[in-house]
Amino acid sequence: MSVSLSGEGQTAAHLERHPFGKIPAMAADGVTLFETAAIAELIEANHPTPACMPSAAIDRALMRQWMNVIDNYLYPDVVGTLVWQRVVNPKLGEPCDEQAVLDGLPAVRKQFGLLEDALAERTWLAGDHASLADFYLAPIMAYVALTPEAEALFSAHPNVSRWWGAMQERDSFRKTPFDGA
Ligand SMILES: N[C@@H](CCC(=O)N[C@@H](CS)C(=O)NCC(=O)O)C(=O)O
Repeated sequence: MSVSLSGEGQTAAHLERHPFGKIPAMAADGVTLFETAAIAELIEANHPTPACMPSAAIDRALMRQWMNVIDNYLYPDVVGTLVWQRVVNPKLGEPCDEQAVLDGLPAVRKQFGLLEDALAERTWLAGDHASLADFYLAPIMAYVALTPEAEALFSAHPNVSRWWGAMQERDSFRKTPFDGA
């Protein structure tokens, strides 16, 4: 189901599916489910191969840590400022607030710095394989990549850049429709 950013999420029909009017939401086995983590865990349980959750407890904890970081800190810092101004506003026909971009950049750089450190000695955020944590980050990065600030961010953070390259090489990533352009 697709809900645009133009207020469709606040319709009565969608509020039935998602009480906060956000995406994603889905119906499964007669239950309405919202929140990406919950939906991803259900899909993973129903389609366990290839595994998108590490089996080692420490890697699974790291995966959860990064999913929470992305939800609670990275998403607001990166999407709420840079992506919103540079990508979402133009789509809505609104001007980009250049000052908001400038004001938001220190927080964006902080988030990239955290990822840079986390990816210093590993290809993926948790364990030896890409996990839900990486798949959480991928669409955010796809939007960041559309901004004029992306080039400087990637060159200042080579580990993040390498991670982004590896993500883009994945078959599943290539096959995922993206309407950002
Ligand atoms: N924590 C929620 C975040 C949901 C969320 O903010 N979704 C955004 C899209 S990524 C949305 O629906 N934005 C539209 C809006 O706020 O109107 C989750 O992971 O499902």
